[in-house]
Amino acid sequence: MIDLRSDTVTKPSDGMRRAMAEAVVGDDVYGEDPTVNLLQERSAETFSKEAALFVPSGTMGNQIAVKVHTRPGDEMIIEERCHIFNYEVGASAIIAGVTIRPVKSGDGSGILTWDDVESAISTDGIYDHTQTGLLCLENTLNLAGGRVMSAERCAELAEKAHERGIPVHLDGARIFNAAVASSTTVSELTKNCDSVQFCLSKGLGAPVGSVLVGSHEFINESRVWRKRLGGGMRQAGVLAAAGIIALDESPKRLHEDHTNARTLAEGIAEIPGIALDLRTVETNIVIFDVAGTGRTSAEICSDLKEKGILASGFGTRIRIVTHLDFHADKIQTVLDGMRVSCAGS
Ligand code: TLP
Repeated sequence: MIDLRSDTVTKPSDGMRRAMAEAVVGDDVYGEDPTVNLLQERSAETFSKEAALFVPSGTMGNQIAVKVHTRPGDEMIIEERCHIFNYEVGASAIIAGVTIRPVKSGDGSGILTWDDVESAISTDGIYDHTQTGLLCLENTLNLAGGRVMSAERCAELAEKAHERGIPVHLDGARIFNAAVASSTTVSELTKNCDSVQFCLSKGLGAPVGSVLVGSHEFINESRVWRKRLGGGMRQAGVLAAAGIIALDESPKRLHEDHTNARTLAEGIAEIPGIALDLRTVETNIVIFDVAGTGRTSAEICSDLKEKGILASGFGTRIRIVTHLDFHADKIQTVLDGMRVSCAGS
């Protein structure tokens, strides 16, 4: 199978498996796993933040951040396509007790401006409004086709949010893709953010895990919430060992995924009935609309599957994601399969 459903599908490399087998471990709930501690130190250093915490998933990292930054009854501002709002099964309402104010970006790109955010802020009401307690950003923005928010835009939004007393959390599940695409560092891209969650198990290719970075105070509190949520993992160094390799080695090859995504996108855009805005393809995600083919995304994905190609369909759209285990020599097979499946023959 050529699996393009997500970059979460990669299998750990031989090097990762060896490092996992040989990892020096301890009980991480006591803070005594040297490999977890090393991953956390490296992560904090890479993002120029004070501290870091290894968590089982991106969802847990995001939800801990939402909980620690807010009080029950607060409102959180978020771009309407963000993962925290759409794909975390209502967790913020249950865990943090916050309501969500989804915001559309004025230009439709998904990349918010301060005007978009400011018009959604509510800080002065007691009786009619909820209090804005948090601004959540996402970079790259998955549902917008992996688009990148520039370091300047992110720093500006965070600085202005801070002036209004609002903390900022960044869901950086694919922040290394953003850094590679914009030729900058993850530390620059997340400069003024109070916390960042990044995934080891997406483009970076580790089998499990995410890391939350922020101030000492934020991470200390996050550790308590990780335990409450059942995320205290004992000899987690076997997982962190793969994470360290992912962090050290994978960012330098992400440009290959971006090139493959672009080549796929250019080919798919030529298929009759497909609507694909090539400007949205900045990293490893390609999203396109199939309504014009006269076939549903489910029909197309099912035909593709019969040809050994897996893609995700939702509504009238299909998403494909390139990754470590997808190689350029398969591009033609995917494009041929896509052409036939979209034509329904
Ligand atoms: N995204 C998955 C699906 O849940 C949609 C994917 O295949 O893309 N933030 C962002 C931006 C994400 O894309 C994801 C996962 C997460 C957070 C959650 O990470 P996990 O799956 O580790 O909880």
